Amino acid sequence: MLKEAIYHRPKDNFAYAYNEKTLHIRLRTKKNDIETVYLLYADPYEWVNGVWQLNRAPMVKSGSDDLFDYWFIEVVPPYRRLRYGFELTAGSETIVYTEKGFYNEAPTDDTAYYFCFPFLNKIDVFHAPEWVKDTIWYQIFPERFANGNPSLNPEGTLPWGSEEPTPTSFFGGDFEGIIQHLDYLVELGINGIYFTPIFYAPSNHKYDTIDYFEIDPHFGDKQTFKKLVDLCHQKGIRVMLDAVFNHCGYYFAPFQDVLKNGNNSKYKDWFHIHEFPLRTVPRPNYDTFAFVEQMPKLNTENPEVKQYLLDVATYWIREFDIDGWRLDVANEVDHQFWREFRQAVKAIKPDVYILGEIWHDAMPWLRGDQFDAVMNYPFTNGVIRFFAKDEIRAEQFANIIMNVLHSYPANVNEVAFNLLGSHDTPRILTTCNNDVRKVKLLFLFQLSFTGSPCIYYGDEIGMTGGQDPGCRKCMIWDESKQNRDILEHVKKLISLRKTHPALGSRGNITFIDANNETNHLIYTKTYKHETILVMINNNNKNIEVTVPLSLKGKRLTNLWTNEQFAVEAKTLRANIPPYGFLLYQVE
Ligand code: ARE
Repeated sequence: MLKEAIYHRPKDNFAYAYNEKTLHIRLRTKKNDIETVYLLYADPYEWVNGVWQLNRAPMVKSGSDDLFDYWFIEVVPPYRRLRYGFELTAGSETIVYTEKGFYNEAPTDDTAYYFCFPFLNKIDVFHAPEWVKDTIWYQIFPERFANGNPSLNPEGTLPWGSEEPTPTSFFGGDFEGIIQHLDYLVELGINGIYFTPIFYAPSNHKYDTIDYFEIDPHFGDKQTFKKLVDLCHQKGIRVMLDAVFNHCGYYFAPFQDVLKNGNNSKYKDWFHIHEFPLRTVPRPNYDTFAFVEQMPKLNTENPEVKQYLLDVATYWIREFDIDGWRLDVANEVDHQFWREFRQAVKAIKPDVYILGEIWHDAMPWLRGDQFDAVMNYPFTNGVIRFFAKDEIRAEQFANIIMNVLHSYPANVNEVAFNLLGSHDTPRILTTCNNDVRKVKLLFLFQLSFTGSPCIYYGDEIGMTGGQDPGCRKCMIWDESKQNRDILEHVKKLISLRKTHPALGSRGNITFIDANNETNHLIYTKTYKHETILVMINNNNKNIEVTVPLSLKGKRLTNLWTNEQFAVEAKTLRANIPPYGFLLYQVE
């Protein structure tokens, strides 16, 4: 038994309140090292005749990654308090793991040995909006989706799609254009739109805000935006905006005031200024996003700045009824700001979705007091490495996915924002070297995974493009130039996800097989009484797979073709074409 690998920590992804009554407890051990784990647990005050009433219940292995196994159990403590430890067995060896270390036997004379979940307080339970679990997002970069009102075109606007985008080009995309194409989105089946910034700003991406209370005039005005939100709502589509609160733009009035008045500016503490006068070369002498002089970092610890930004956040909810905020560069803003942000926005719209842009492990923001979710780039990296780039084989992929799932509480995973790419990454078809079959597998995995998937505009019709700005080309509306094959595939997956809850966010994923030789994956998604079996051949050869599950007597429905059959043999064998897949409902 490798004791050094054994790990647990309460009030983290290892022990958390799943809901107002239920605790989830997880334990990590070295991979393939431990045979059984029991949770030893009790209420700390439950003594009968001087004996502490310790219970014992088996934990199940919920998954493994490269190095570790993870064990899981759900507990409903009657008095919402818990002291607990773990009894681990391998061969003839059994040890007990507690907060104070390892023992040969469970100490019962003092509860102080044990791990402590002191009390399940309702207000501390991580609670994200329920609707997010049923949402399929679509990300729009407004300058590039559709030009519906050429009279708003900025100077020098290029004809739609006439050129490769550059960091400074404009093509005239606007709200009117989006309104004209809402039915396309309804038909696709999405029910949430994430807009990259729409406030007044000089660049084409608008991450350099001049005025947080104004719509960029090239996109439209407040009236058109209101119309857009209302139409979306009528069509069952939620709307999420981008909050760029880490920094403002160079032409934001308070920053201009500092440039002009230096040390005498009443806004000098709105920023992080190293010395006066301000300069931008060789590097800005004020804090910025990256080293971008156009993006001075805001001092969110300053009460005036905080109030200003909270007013912005509540204004767009109150006046326009938006449903979510995506927080730009969220991990560089102080935690205290985000705590107050959450309180302010949830006070006026309790089911607003707060999505942080964090590319790394984000547990400190996901404990219930700050964000509802983060952009799940660890998921993105895993699927890209396996399906698009062939950098890893099936087993390592399954390990990465299990690692991603065990990095956060289950209720956090259910609302995670799972993307294949964004305006900050190359497009998936390009990353797949233009292999449409691989793109289809990526969509299959994403749209059958736990969490809330997001489609980057144009990926569903096979648009191409490298790193920013290449990934920000104009949406292609000429149907003869769209890849209708990918589009039909995505539509079908979305509609299946909607009709089969097991495929959706609440479905629990279990890898049944991840084979490095044939590079195939077999997994189930289960929810309540429904089980769906997914088989994927991530290989350029035809393969025959044997499903290592006993399905004898079960009725299988191929969800792609609607063919049904009963499994008569003890094991099920299936042929899967190169980069093909099978999707069965098991009854
Ligand atoms: C421009 C150039 C880029 C250049 C960048 C920095 O086009 O090629 O890398 O400047 O000098 C917006 C625009 C960009 C523009 C940028 C600066 O959309 O086109 O880029 O402003 O003018 C990190 C951050 C993450 C950030 C990404 C871009 O952690 O927050 O970098 N993403 C947001 C938005 C962007 C936006 C900004 C921030 C600024 O989504 O669109 O850029 O408001 C690793 C790291 C991550 C890193 C990621 C990507 O995985 O771990 O931390 O993200 O790579 O680089």
